[in-house]
Amino acid sequence: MPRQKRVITIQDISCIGKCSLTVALPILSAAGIETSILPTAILSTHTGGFSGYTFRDLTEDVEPIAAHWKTLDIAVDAIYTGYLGSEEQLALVQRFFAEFRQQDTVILVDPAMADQGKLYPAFDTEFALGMRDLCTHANIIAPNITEATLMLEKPYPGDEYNQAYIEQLLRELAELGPRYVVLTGISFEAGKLGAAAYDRELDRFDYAFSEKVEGYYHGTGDIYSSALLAALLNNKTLAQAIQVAVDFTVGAIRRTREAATDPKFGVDFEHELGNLIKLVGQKNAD
Ligand code: PXL
Repeated sequence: MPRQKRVITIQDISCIGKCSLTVALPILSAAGIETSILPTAILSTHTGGFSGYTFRDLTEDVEPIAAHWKTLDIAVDAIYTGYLGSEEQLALVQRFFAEFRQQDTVILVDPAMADQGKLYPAFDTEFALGMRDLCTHANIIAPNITEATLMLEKPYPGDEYNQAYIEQLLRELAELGPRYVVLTGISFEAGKLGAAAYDRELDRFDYAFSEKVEGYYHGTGDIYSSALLAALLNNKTLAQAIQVAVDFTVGAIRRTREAATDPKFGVDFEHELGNLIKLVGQKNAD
């Protein structure tokens, strides 16, 4: 009997600020995927631009929730992790993968911990190395350049890099274990921004670009990863999925720029969901 695809996504609830679970849920749901959640922490807002936010660590809840789910005999098409609430959760999530992964389960780790050359306030370099270990258990990872260089213990290059540098990073990240690596926030020419992907088994690179919209917009990495997974679970190839996610994310950023709202409250991805449904629903050419 056909079954609806199910994702379990493990990341925080930032109550205001449109990132992590408050974007993953609507994006995956719009793409027709049943989305079960394992919240890692509850914050009144995300940590990038607000002061005085609350933070409730849910580390203690991870194992009991997993133990209950284990009794339910559920099929899981993908496990998708994002912002984690504590260093201890890295080991718990690794155990979760081992308990819930089936033969074809996609394990997507977005090592959401840093951007623009800096770790987010809650994390240190030890956490970044722990995240690298978690990535060894994934089959697809989606870091930005900051996260990639932290995990590989390389200096952050800023805007000073070329295609050879990006392809070297992708290869080194794939050597950690995942077959597929998607690197976000890549730009080789002024006015264009996008993502690069590497398939280790095919030794193949793919790129997806769009027009660059100036400014820094919060939560776009989470939106990108959620749309990427939505496309992959709708049978897009990796090359197609990175382009779908670029187009969806840039569409949301462009709307937000035009509306001139405060970017720390996140981007208007809601009005792009109709486009996402069209993009993931299109018949594959190949
Ligand atoms: O968008 C990544 C993210 C997720 N969750 C929390 C954050 C951030 C980035 O700052 O603070 C709580």
